[in-house]
Amino acid sequence: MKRLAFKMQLNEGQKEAYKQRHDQLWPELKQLLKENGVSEYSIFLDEESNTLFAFQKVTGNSSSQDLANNEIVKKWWAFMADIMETNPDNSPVSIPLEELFYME
Ligand code: RM4
Repeated sequence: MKRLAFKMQLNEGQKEAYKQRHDQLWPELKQLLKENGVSEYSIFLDEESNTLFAFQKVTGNSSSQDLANNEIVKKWWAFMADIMETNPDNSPVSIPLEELFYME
């Protein structure tokens, strides 16, 4: 089990929309993430910078952000693209973060 963190960028004024969409996360996406070894997935917002800080545990080497070829993920990313900073393929710009401290 690995702990991974990355940041993404939310567009200004989109906190409520982002929260609402994630409160209603598609069951098929949740299932897919779990099937791919993702658990304990949290996303926090820094309201000063609109930076989204994501944390997740993964069983393999890949994270939620490595499922770009999956149709459900493609649809989700297209759905989210109007409120996040994205790449040309609609994937959110995701910047990996290095863990400098951990306490169990
Ligand atoms: C995020 C973004 C991520 C996805 C989560 C569920 O806003 O689209 O890629 O893993 O939602």
